[in-house]
Amino acid sequence: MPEIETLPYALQRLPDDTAIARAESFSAKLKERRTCRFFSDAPVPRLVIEAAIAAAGSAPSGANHQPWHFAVIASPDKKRAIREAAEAEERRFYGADGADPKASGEWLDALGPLGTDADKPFLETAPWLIVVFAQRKGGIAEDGETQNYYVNESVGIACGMLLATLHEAGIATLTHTPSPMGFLREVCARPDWEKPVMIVVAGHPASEATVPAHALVKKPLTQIASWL
Ligand code: IYR
Repeated sequence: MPEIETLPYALQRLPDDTAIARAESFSAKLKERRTCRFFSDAPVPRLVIEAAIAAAGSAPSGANHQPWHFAVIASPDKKRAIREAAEAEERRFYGADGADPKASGEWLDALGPLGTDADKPFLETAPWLIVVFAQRKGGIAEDGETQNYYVNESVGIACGMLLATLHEAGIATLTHTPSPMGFLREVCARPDWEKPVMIVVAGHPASEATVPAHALVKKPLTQIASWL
């Protein structure tokens, strides 16, 4: 291997039974996470959001270029702007504007059991919106010139770590993806080489919050894994 500066790989080795217990307990905890569509306006400390973004920022990435940016919105004006633009797109998506829906019938049928519609009040109610941007270019210097690699994969992993950390802190989340979502670049004042990927809505669930029963149906391990 080429000569590079290295540091010791520091990871405490656990006995197998401890490893199994820890994996099972972490898995059970993560399996409790539910997407929330009914948020209260109860505050969440900024330090929770900072820690979750720091965790996301430690994700593995192509060439370690860390091709992500997290625009954190607490301003009521920005939240309103995002809600208005997102709902305008969603009305077109669902056909709630009186025109033919942009979504196919098959897509709308697939969403049926989730009970979603064009109204997104949570974009104003929840205390935090974290708008995740993927940097198509930028390298570590974020110069907008250098190529980045495996951007979608890297940002996807980072988002997973963000959601997991927020869940560990007892914070409810929703990954919201209005389509198209180019308006987020303007609202968040991000450069044109960045692509908005999703809005992570974070807060406490409303006292009357429910989840669709359909969301609890998860494929069993036997269906999602093969052992060769
Ligand atoms: N963005 C729309 C539609 C939507 C699409 C998928 I795929 C979902 O899993 C959920 C919703 C909305 O937020 O309603």
